[in-house]
Amino acid sequence: MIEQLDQMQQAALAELGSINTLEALRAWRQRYLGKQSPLGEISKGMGKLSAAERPAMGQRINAVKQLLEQAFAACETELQTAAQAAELARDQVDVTMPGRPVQSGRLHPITQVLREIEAAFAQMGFGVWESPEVESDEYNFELLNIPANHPSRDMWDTFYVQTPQGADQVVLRTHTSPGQLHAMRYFAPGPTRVILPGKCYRYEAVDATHDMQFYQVEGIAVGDNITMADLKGTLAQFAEQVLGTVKIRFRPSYFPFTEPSVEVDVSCTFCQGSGCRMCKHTGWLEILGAGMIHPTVLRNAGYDPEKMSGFAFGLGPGRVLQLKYGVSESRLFFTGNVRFLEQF
Ligand code: FA5
Repeated sequence: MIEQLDQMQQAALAELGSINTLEALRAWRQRYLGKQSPLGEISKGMGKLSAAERPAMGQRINAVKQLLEQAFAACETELQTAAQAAELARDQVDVTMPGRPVQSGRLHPITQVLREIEAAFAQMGFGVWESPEVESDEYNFELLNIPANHPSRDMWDTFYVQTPQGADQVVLRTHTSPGQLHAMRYFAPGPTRVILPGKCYRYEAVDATHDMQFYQVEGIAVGDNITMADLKGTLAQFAEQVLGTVKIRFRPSYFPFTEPSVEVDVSCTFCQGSGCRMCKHTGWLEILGAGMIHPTVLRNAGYDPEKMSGFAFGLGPGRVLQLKYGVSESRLFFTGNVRFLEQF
């Protein structure tokens, strides 16, 4: 029996040496110390021993049992410590590593430049007004001194909106100028000084500087003695503040709702005035139309043109953006290309 015990002890310890998981260790314990284990079998054989042999054998069995229990406990601690260390190594956080960049949204460049333009005019005392994108023919044309069938209507290629009343009375506004009437009618007969930013629509051939949907910022100032010099000063101040050191020029033009009328060009920032595709080889890029508000329009708005005068302008913030950042195609801003937009 003693021999049997020794062999079993040796086999158990040898096997323990190669165990490397807690699961295998528990199975080992079941095998060598459980009820069905050889130790149990040997204990059962005690009954066949004489009374004199029994105590010594009992002690011997207990000693083996204790030894295997201790070996089990030592192995269990070792495996648990190793498992814990492996887990710690796996979950280790290196607090010195730089964090992952957080993706944040940003304002669209057109919103950014509109805010800059608004701030520049706010400094000169202009409030900000909104007016509708869907307009009546009356506001978009008639009240601006553009009667039906007048040839100047060709200046605006218009999207008409089909309504129950017909297809020619409601339009997507072709410019922000109808807003002039909304604002002046609100303030007349008192002075008015507001800008009106917003979207416009034209059924127009798209090129580097023309889109079918684009923004304009209308501006009007009506008062006692407003002159063309005020218009020039206001626009020069705006250009300097928003575009920095650029040259601007006033070119005589025609709009039915202003008299006299001008168009304002900015020196092309792409070619520094030497001529390129962007400026159609003129060295200048048109950014706005302007003039002194026509007496008929002042009258339509509720002013007495003998007593009050005013200037108006309509500028293209898309072109301002192009000039500021050297972007050759205005439509790039509206393609939804995030890699492009992220640059601003
Ligand atoms: C007008 O729309 C007049 N309502 C401007 C005005 C207002 C004149 C008040 C007098 C008094 P024009 O069509 O030139 O004018 O447009 C003015 C500006 O809007 C242009 O200089 C340009 O910067 C911008 N613009 C016009 N059409 C487009 C387009 N298709 N795409 C992008 N920008 C445009």
